[in-house]
Amino acid sequence: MSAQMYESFKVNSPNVQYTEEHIISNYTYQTTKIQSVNGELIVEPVDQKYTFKTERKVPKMGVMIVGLCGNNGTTVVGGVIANREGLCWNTKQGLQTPNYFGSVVMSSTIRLGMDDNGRDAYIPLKNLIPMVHPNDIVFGGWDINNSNLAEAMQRAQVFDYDLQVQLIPHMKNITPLPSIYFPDFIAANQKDRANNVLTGTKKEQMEQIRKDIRDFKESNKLDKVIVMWSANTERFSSIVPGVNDNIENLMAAIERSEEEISPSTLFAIASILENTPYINGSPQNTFVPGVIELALQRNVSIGGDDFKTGQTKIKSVLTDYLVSAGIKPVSIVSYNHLGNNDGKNLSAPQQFRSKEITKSNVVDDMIASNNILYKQGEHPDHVIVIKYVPYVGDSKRAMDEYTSQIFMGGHNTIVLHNTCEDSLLAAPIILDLVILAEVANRIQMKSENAEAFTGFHPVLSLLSYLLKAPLVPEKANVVNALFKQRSAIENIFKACIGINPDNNMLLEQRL
Ligand code: NAI
Ligand code: DG6
Repeated sequence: MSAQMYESFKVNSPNVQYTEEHIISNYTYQTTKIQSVNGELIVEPVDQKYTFKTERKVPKMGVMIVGLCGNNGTTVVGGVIANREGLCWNTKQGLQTPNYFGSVVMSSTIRLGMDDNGRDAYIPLKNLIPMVHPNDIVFGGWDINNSNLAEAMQRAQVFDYDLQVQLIPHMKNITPLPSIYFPDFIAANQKDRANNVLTGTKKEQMEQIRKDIRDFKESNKLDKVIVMWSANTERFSSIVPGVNDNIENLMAAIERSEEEISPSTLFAIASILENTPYINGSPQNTFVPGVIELALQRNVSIGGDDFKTGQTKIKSVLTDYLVSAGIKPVSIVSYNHLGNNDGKNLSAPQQFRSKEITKSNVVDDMIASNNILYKQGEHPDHVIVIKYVPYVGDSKRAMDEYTSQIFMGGHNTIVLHNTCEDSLLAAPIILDLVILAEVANRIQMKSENAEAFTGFHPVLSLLSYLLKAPLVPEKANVVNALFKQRSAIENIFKACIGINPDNNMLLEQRL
């Protein structure tokens, strides 16, 4: 056997200390500095000493979902209940047990090294450092539709019938809080759903959301809350000088109930003001400059944009493979059709445009990395099509064609057809986002010359693996390539316990 699974481990190193409250690790971060001196490239290996300090106590965490009664909201809550309660259900293939497949935290493993027998030793990613277990998360949230979660879960038509029946008693008493609804931001075809909405000025509505967060935290005796937007895709907001271009203007614009302030922007501001991390699972530009400034000023984590589930995830693997293999993708064409409410909302041009934007930028870093294949500014043709086909419901179809130039003017065309319940892909990603955002808030670091420990930058780029258009700190590079994104998570967590990144050199077995 070439691999062995382990559940737990103890780090034996003079550089790592487990105290009652923290894991403290002294770590050497190895990078390479590049400088151009008189036209010559000087490459210098650099060792930088860091101390990582990770709080060991896992908090009692609540997650408030905006769009709780949607397909994603009901699937994530129902999925967690099924896991927590151990609900098993009959399908035509037999009895199905609940699981967390599709969650990188819960269902993926990482290689620690090689054991005495020359086998690769793997442990679950979730056991690397202390993390919240999804079964322990308390869920709540808002929806513009007043269905209770049992009705909403049945309407979504995602779970098998037998599981739906078992979930009803657990979900029927969960109801959404009234939400902010400005019809101009989502498709007109959503109007019939809006029967659970707040009224009043924009400021009053935002203050109500702040109160909801405080009440939820208090009534459930929670240590931490995270707010997650999984509501309909909004149109992009225009960035208007004097309205949303900085904090002062944005706050003043809310007081005036300025048109261009979207519901999602109000949710983000309310969360930040309540010291509550906010994650945007949809494509729209919730994080207008004033919101980002506010997050920086208050040091509250924000993450976005748009869950990366199926087609885009494959794109960020396949393009990376092609370009790093010296093959030149010249045309990427991606079709989707789906029949759920998300598809209905996206059938409106402005909402489709938001999704088109986040789906389009996902290959840029890979293309820019290879100037043997691509001249400066050259880019493959990249087309995104989404159509609403009610009959297929949540079972999204994604068809992709990649045409590449290969050796000596040849062409290679790869065609993919992917059929999958969209919400069963998204729900575990929602869990990963909140679990990773929470743990990131318990990690602090300090370089050897720094006076004090600091946490991650409030723009939490560590979440990039799960998002189509990763929001990164100003001046930071956007990374879209999936395995680079995953390595960042794995290696930062390894640094927290003082172990080296997996370099795949395998010298032990090559000499
Ligand atoms: P859905 O349409 O089933 O659910 C959205 C829910 O949000 C609805 O219940 C609606 O009533 C509610 N809503 C709309 N505006 C609201 C507001 N202002 N406040 C509170 N609730 C509001 O959509 P689904 O499938 O759950 O997707 C949710 C979002 O996630 C969409 O924006 C979608 O584009 C995005 N997404 C979904 C992915 C997937 O694989 N399912 C992947 C990537 C992104
Ligand atoms: C149609 O594209 C519906 C969308 O909400 C997508 O399902 C969602 O954005 C997931 O996209 P992808 O590219 O990650 O599969």
